[in-house]
Amino acid sequence: MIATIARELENNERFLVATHVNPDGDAIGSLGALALVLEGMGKQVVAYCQDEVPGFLRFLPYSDRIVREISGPDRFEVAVVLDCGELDRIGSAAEVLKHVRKIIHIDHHSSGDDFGQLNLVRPECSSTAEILYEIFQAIPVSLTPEAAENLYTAILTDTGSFRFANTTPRALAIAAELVSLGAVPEKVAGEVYDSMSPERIELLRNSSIRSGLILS
Ligand SMILES: [Mn+2]
Repeated sequence: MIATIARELENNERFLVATHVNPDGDAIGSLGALALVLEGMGKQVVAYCQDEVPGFLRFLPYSDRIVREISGPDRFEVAVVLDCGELDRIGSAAEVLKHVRKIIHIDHHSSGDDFGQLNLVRPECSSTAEILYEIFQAIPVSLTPEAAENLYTAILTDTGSFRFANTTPRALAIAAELVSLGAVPEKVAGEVYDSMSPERIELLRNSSIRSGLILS
């Protein structure tokens, strides 16, 4: 499936990439990384998230180019839906998205629907970003520092700063590779964690609940 999706990314030209409402670091980082990689391959890309990028993620390259509304499905050959267990979690664009000819669904949550024509759901992966990294290797593309920073931030936040049970050897190995490609841990940690706004605290709390760290 990884190779099949890699070929789809190579062989099409007009992409919609989308992620869930109330976006977290994996949602925005995965969206930005995929958009940057596709643009690097010369593709047309629209990156969509219904809700605003949270303040602590606005340092990420590409995050200021994410759109919050999309028009008709005919503009797109392929829609790639990231980190999203059900299509309706996309929000108001779900209706448009359903009519895109080909949907590729990439996620690491186990309870989701197989709503895509191609579904790559890998619960053993720390994050959607980890799955994208494998796809990028299969194309193959060399990642820019900007794409690496997006993926690194996604893995960092979805593993709760490498504290949760999903902090696998593989997640750490990919994070190390992303640092060698230009992601700067000190910078990312400063951006992500050195401001504790109410929205930030709520997001940390939610991601901890999802990961089973906090049970109430
Ligand atoms: Mn995730």
